[in-house]
Amino acid sequence: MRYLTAGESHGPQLTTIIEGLPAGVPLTAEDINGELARRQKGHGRGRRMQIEKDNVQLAGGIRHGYTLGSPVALVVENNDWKHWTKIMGQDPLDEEATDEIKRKITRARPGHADLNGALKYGHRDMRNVLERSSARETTVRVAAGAVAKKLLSLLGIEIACHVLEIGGVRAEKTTYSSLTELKEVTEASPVRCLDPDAEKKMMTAIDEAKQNGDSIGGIVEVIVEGMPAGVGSYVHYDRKLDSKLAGAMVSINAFKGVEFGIGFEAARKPGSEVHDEIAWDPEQGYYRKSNRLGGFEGGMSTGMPIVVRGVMKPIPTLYKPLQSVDIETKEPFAASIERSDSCAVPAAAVVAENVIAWELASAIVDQFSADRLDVLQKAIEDQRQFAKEF
Ligand code: EPS
Repeated sequence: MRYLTAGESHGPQLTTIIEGLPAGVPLTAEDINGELARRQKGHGRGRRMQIEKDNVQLAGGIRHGYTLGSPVALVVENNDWKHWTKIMGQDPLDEEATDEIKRKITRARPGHADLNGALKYGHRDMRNVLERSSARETTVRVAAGAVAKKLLSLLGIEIACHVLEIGGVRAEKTTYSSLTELKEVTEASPVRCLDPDAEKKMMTAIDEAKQNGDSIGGIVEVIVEGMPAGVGSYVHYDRKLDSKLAGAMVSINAFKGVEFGIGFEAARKPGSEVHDEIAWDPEQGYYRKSNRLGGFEGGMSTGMPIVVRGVMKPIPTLYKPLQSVDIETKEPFAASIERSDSCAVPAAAVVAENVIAWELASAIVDQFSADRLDVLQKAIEDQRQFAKEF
């Protein structure tokens, strides 16, 4: 399975085309809109989210509520486009159009794609870079992920996310009795956090950052239950499933690191306290007595819950100016902006959940016979039974 996305932050729309989905997957706009709405929420979002109300149009590959096996095209319009038709229009501009009309950007913002993107493509107007590098693009990555989540749910695989840390405030309570409980609590939390005390402190930290014209980052966690054992590969470096998940996590705007299970803590512990003992019973088949490795051994799923965390740096668009250089004049200046999110970690948790869902669904579709949903469902059931009795 693969997908591409297209579209600029203030252009008319964002588009994704998904190829390789089985035929016969029940899919409606509501399946996707629910995820899009989750991504728009979160304390710390800026004014742009008051303009947008993300709604998907199913533009190909679906008929009468089911996927056809042909490419699935999804479109989300940008409401803000109506304010940007001139600035972001597709037609050539008059010769005399001013830099003001183009909203030309020559001042590179530290921490953004602006300068490196300009150097790569030779853009003297860095708006050509930032319009695409904007995290607005995660809208359609989530749309693609929502389709993957739907497929996973039909295969008995459940996925959820929560926020562990924002601006140095850590959740102390991180345990939950079931993913259903985790979802219930975190959906009601403005920062997607399980811990009500930490939630308040996180919101205060976000408000303080906003007041100071600053931004803060954090850590999100994605958990997956029901993944059959043996998906991925120990044979080929580019088919190791944990490496695909790591790549997907770090591909999210502003994400700088990833860990599985106890993660970097493994460097400080002896092997006897890192590896998970293997056991078997007729009910569960093989299982691990602990899950310190977070659901992966040898580049393949173990069948235990997948636990993967990602770290998001503070958003680099700051009201508080940082030193940079104007590429026209080469003069130093202090970068400042018009509007920004002060913290997008709660929204980024939803993005993380959806890009992880995509990688898992994609690995399953690659590994098992997947032209038809019913055939794929049987293949996954067979794999589960096989692993139990093996
Ligand atoms: C973003 C800047 C802001 C965010 C945007 C990501 O947009 P704007 O420049 O229009 O104020 O709101 O996020 C979204 C639009 C979104 O849907 O998540 C950036 O520079 O990455």
